[in-house]
Amino acid sequence: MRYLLNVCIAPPLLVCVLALTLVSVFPKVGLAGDPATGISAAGRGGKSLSTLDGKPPLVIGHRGASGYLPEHTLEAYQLAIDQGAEVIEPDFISTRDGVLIARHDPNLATSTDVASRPEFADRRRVDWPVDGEKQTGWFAHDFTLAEIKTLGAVITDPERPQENNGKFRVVTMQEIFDLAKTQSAKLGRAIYVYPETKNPTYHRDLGLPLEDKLIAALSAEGWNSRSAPVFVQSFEPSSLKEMRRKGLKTRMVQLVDGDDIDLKTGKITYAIPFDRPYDWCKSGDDRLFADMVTPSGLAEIGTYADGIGVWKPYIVPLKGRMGRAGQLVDVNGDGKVDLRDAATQPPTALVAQAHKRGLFVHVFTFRNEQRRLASSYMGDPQAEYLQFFRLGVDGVFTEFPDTAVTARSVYLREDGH
Ligand SMILES: [Ca+2]
Repeated sequence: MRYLLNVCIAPPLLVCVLALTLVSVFPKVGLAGDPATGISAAGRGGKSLSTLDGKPPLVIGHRGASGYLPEHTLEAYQLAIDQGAEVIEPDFISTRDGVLIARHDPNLATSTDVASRPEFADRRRVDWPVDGEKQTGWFAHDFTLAEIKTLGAVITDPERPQENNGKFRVVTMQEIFDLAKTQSAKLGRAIYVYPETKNPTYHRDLGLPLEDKLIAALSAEGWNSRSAPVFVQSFEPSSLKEMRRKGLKTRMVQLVDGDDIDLKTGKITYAIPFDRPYDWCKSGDDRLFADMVTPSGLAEIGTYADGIGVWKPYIVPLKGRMGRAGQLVDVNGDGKVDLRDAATQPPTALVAQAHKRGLFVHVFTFRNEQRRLASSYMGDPQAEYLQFFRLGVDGVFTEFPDTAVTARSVYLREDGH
């Protein structure tokens, strides 16, 4: 990227020749900076960044600005955009009449006010299996879109602001795509969408497959290309592979999950349904999500996807402090042992290993709350972002995009970026 700055002082003709040469040699480097962030790839000081493409890491509004407003609503996505996110991130499930809507779970019990609606009391299912886990609640595939549109969205975290519960509607894929296009035109910067096929095998088993509808909608928007402002994601490899096979050309992202962290060992733990993707579970493939981030796992992902979306401890492991009797210590003395008592461990080599194979790395999920932060960050969410930005991650899924944008500004000012 330093080359581009040198070009600026060359004679005009040479500028053109060199610029054309450099664009062909470095096709991912934009002369006018990153269209998403509007920030120069080289930064003010001319140093390249350690992301895969040398551009600033993306701020991805996870379910919108869901730390502030009920998730997956137009209002939450709009707030993410207003706060400076380049990307809005919807999860897609299906209604009974086959319309893709944005919800994190087919079960609407916690993300809507359906439980308070007597007219839908008889739709409640008990011990209904979702990806091998029994759930009780109201499921989107038992409702038409018209019925779901009568529900109010609810913030899913009981410790977050509740005052907007019930005010906003569940939204369709099309409404989200329309918002991204309208806002892109209004703001003069690309608003990316990052759709996820959610529980894709489960939906296929219900006769409500998601993939064809997503491909058709992206194609209708003129977004079925590698350069489109789109990242398509899934936890299930077979969903991504199917979409590739059916002609989807956008960038695709393999998500890598885990269940919890064993604070005694600092290791990620695996339990249903967060042990392996459900398509592996159903087909008898006994590998775990952990196997996706081995060299052979990354090589396999590279055959059908362009990047990985990984849980934070795959990059920065966390571990509690052990007492003399072999017990975990309540470091902050609040009477319980949790994340706030854990310290960051030396980072893994995953970012470098993925980059070596040409895969970008997006990381989930960043949140402001003290209860979500390891002790090493001293209660400062920006410190967590900064650690990951310095490790070269290509994007962060955040529920507080304003904090991520501020932290990124700090990062870009470091060392002349
Ligand atoms: Ca504690």
